[in-house]
Amino acid sequence: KLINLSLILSLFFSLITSNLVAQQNMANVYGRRAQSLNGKWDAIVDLYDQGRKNQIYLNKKAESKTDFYEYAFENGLRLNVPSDWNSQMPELKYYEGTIWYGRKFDVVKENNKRLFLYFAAVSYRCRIYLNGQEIAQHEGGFTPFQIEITDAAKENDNFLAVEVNNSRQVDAIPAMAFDWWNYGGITRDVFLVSTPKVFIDDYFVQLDKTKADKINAKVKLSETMANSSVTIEIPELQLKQTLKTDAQGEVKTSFLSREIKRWSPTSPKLYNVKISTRDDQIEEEIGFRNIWVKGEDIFLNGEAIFLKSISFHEEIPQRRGRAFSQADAVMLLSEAKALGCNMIRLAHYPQNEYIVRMAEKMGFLLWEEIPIWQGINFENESTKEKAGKMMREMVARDKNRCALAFWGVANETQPSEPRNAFIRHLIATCRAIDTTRLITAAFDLVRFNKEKETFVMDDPFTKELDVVAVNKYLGWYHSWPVSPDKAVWDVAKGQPLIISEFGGEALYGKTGEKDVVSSWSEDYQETLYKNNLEMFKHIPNLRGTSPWVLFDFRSPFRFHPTNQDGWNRKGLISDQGYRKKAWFLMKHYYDNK
Ligand code: GCB
Repeated sequence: KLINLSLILSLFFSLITSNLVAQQNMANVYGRRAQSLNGKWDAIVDLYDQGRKNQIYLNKKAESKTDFYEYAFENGLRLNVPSDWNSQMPELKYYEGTIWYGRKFDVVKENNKRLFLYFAAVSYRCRIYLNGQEIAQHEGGFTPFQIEITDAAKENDNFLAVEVNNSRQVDAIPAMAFDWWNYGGITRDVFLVSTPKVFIDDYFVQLDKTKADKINAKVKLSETMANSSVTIEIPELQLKQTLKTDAQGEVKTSFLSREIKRWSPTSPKLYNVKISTRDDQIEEEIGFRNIWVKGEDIFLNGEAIFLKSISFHEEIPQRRGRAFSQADAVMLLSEAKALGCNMIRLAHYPQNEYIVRMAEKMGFLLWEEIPIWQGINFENESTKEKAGKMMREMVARDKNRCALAFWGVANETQPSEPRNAFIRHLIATCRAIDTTRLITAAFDLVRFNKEKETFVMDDPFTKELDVVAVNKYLGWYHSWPVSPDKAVWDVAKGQPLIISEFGGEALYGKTGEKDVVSSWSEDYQETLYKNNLEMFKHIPNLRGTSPWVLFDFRSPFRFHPTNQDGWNRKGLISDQGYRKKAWFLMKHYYDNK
């Protein structure tokens, strides 16, 4: 009997908790009427995870003479939202655990309107409590989510508590160790979004994969309501259609026009697209471009292209913290522009929407990936489900960004059946939403075959990708097996190949022997770049390069006390924002490519 009872109870609780899973966010939150909840929030550090048990989310105050509560949100620690907590106080630099965030807010409640709480990202897992009730949970530090609070919110004095935890776990994504800082907190914007009762929940408007004159459009309402009118309009192209929803509350159509000016890095043209229903309207700048692969080439708008890419983390090195604002995006992207890039590999997770949208405006193609970094437990079904969900959240958020050319499904994974099944699941998840982009993954298995005197790679999985990418640290983690001018590659023949990482560390301002790795000097880093650029001439199917990395970045992996001191020094630009010698070499390479 007892067993039955506990079974029923646990079923009951899992039912309740499954209802608490936060919703995938509506399209284009940044284009909606929203009230910001950014700013100073109260905070409580909960090292031993006692807050939930003590129900501190109730934020109770002593009322009678016998009442007391051993906590209070007011008059304590204050943290900025958005921002990681690590950079806000020396004591929190290494903090991994739980911090409670709390704040009050008022709303104007309107008839026939719905209210949603929107979080652009919370790192890494969280529980949300409104007016003393737990209303949602979310896992994954780099994708957005929303919670409807139409009924739960009051006009005045709402108390919102967020329990944020960033402890590393074996079944998490990323898992126990990764080469970047484990920033915790409410790291991106928080909004209250107001919508009509029936609103435009999602849309997907992009140029056909191969046709230059055909725009495909799909719109989905928040309710499965047939026979509702939806109008899609692109005024500048004088295109407009009004359609009726099907039983799913969806419309699907195409527009034909010979006037479409296609988006490209040299001419990042965007069009205003308007979608409206009887009650709702939304608009967004959307660009149109074709991207496909044929043989060993990548074609953008029908022309073969070489990808002059660079990677950066979502981090402002000078502030030693996460990037979160429009101004941060401008800083990071301006440096990529200065280097002469036409593409960014957003490493190693979906970065904030300011970066993605600004990159599109500035003319960068994008590679975006979820943090399937070394150490993921491919055998764990729940990790696989989680990864699929992250993938959906990422693709859903950015599918209308024409700059997005590549969905990255993994970084440096080793061949195995569970890995293959895991990545196949991600590819299928991606394709279920979007069949237009190219799918890629970064591998690191390339080795030198002595008999053939060539670099080769044995991982049949590459055939399942549109574009193959390789991270290869010749001159750093691996010494040169042949001289760079004899370093011929025979990898992923018949497919385009991107060198998705290469590089080595240098402490800015350090001079040293130009052929001694352990000098950690800018001079050696420059030699390393020179050698790699020489090798690139001998990779016949090379269609892009992405040095690792634009800026020095903080990482607990990096133990050397003087040369690293907690920083990965592979940046072409130092933590203080100064360009190292190798930067100029890379710049010259890109300018002449
Ligand atoms: C890699 C990883 C990247 C690391 C880099 C390094 O292969 O993909 O995240 O930061 O190497 O510096 O070791």
